[in-house]
Amino acid sequence: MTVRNCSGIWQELIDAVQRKDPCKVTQEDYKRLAQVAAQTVPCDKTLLWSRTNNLVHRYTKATENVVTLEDTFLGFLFNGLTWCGKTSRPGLNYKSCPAWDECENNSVSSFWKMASAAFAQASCGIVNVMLNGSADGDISRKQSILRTVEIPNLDPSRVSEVKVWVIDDIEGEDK
Ligand code: DVN
Repeated sequence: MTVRNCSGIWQELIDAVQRKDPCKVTQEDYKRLAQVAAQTVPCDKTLLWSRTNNLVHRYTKATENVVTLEDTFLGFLFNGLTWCGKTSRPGLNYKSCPAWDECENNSVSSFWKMASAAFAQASCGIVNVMLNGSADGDISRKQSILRTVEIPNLDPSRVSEVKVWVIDDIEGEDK
């Protein structure tokens, strides 16, 4: 078991966003937070996904032979949360924060881009990808984290194979 410094992690989060415009938080701002909450995922265990959020997490809960970013310590801590600072005062803004799509460098999306890039860079051996074969439209959004951050950050000298699982709804349409 790894012992974690929870107040240290909290402080790194605060330092990343406080007194900053919530639309001007960069991936770089979260570097220290990523370092204090880092966790190594063994080779062959990485599971990336797009448009299968609910399914992959039900799957990893049941099997434990693959790990998503949201199953790692850092991802688990922040999954489902929204946070930001404000320019006028230290600490967090508990009233409102920009939505994911409102601006590019918002405090939440920059965090996930940073965490996803680090997760992909650290992946080795077989990398699994779970996609949705029954979803309407593109199999993953053009701007998805999978396409724009994770795939480009895989290291070809450390990743031996990418295994893509295309999952269809039971009795649903196979698109
Ligand atoms: O491999 C995974 C995992 O490692 C993660 O960090 O990134 C990959 C999944 O992200 P993705 O490729 O962008 O996949 P999705 O299914 O298109 O988006 C997943 C979720 O990210 C969404 O459900 C959004 O979460 P939410 O708002 O429902 O809590 C969020 N998200 C990502 N980009 C978004 C967005 N929400 C709104 N607008 C966007 N542009």
